[in-house]
Amino acid sequence: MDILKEAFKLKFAAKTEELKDLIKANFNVVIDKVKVEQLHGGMRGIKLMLWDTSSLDPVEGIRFRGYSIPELREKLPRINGAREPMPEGLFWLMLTGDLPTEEQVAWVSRDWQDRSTVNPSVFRVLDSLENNIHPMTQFSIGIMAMQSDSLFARKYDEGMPKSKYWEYMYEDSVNLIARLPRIAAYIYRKNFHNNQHIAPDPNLDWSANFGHMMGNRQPDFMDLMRLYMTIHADHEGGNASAHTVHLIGSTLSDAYLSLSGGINALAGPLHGLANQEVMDWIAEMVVDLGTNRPTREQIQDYVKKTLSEGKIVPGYGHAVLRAPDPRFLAQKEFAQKYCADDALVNIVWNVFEVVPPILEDLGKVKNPWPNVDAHSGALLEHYGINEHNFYTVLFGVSRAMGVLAQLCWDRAYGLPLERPKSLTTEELKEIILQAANV
Ligand code: CMX
Repeated sequence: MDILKEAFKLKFAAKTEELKDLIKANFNVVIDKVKVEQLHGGMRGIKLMLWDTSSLDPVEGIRFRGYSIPELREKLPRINGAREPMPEGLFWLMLTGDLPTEEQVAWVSRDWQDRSTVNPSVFRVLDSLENNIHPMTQFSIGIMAMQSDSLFARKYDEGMPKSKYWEYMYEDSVNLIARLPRIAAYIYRKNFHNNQHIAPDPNLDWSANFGHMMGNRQPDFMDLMRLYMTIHADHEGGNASAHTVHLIGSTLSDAYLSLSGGINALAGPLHGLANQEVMDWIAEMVVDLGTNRPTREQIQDYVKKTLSEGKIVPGYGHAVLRAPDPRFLAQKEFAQKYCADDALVNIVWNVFEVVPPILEDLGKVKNPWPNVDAHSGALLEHYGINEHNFYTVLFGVSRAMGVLAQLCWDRAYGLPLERPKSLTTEELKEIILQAANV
């Protein structure tokens, strides 16, 4: 029996009715009014979608089903000697709203192992790709190459009723999550380790096995992988990758098509690719300054030089957050424990001291603080993963958990096709004119 599927079914059966009644009784309640500034400014802050798996407070940061990152680090059960929270437990929490027991986490871990076999044809597709194709593009293609496994698409073709959507979305989502580390590690070893692939180890949990397939079995690195996979998993629904998955899914595209689209959104430098950009920027700074132990004054000058060239400082700023990102702080805490002397890690910490006042002085940056991407690369590099253009793939493997858990809820709730209204510039002018005449 699939105990997670059963737990999910029990939860959404009650919740779906509750939501239906809530909407029916309040369909006319106005939530928000849209300003012209928001229409033109990337729709910031407009409340227009349901997203249950996590919620983002500008100052406090992310909460997964109500739990902050420090709370997750304390409360999520661990197995296999883990010292950091396990993504298997986070997925249970995001899908059901309940903290799992240790037995339930162990069950998910085994279930993902059982589902992790990738069709050899997918590896043939990946083998056909030149190594100069960005790893994120290869990752997206790898996900698309698995799409023929979609049970949702097959069942839809066979005439599945609406009441069954949740079930096959769940099956596709869990199969995908189970297989993503294999695909990602395959891309990593193909591109950077001369096609020397490492077979999965069925005795390891999801994150540790991912690290092992990339080529590192150090216990501290396994814990970093567990932490990394946990903190990147979800950031409510409005961010570009999450919203893309939700939008594509609303057309009843399956989980593979939806996730691949989300991965393409994550591949942009203003979103997930920032973790690559941060490390490229630091590497250039080290070369430019001729030292890997630059002083804060040297870093200050380099930041000013970056800005004077009309570039952004990667890893800083956020569309919602207005304080240091707790995902950054969790990684800093990890680094303080395991690699406090690492030169790159120290650069990251000094950049954290130097950048916020400089960005604040610009007078236009709404959030001068670091986001998740400011720290992750330095930790990976410490453990020998020094191929910067692979970092966003790791982000993508983790992000799949949140967006797919929510996609299961989208289909369980029976959410409709997403189709907001756009305006032409002429129509906008007309609305503004009318408002001025009132
Ligand atoms: N360096 C320099 N300028 C920055 C900046 C930064 N880190 N962050 C914001 N600004 C600038 C913006 O470019 C904008 O300038 P213009 O008015 O000249 O166009 C101005 O400050 C106002 O922007 P904002 O309202 O503060 O920020 P936005 O909500 O528009 O954008 C973000 C948010 C993340 C795209 C932006 O802060 C940025 O580009 N940061 C660097 C890239 C990055 O780290 N992205 C990762 C985000 C986390 C993730 O998704 O993974």
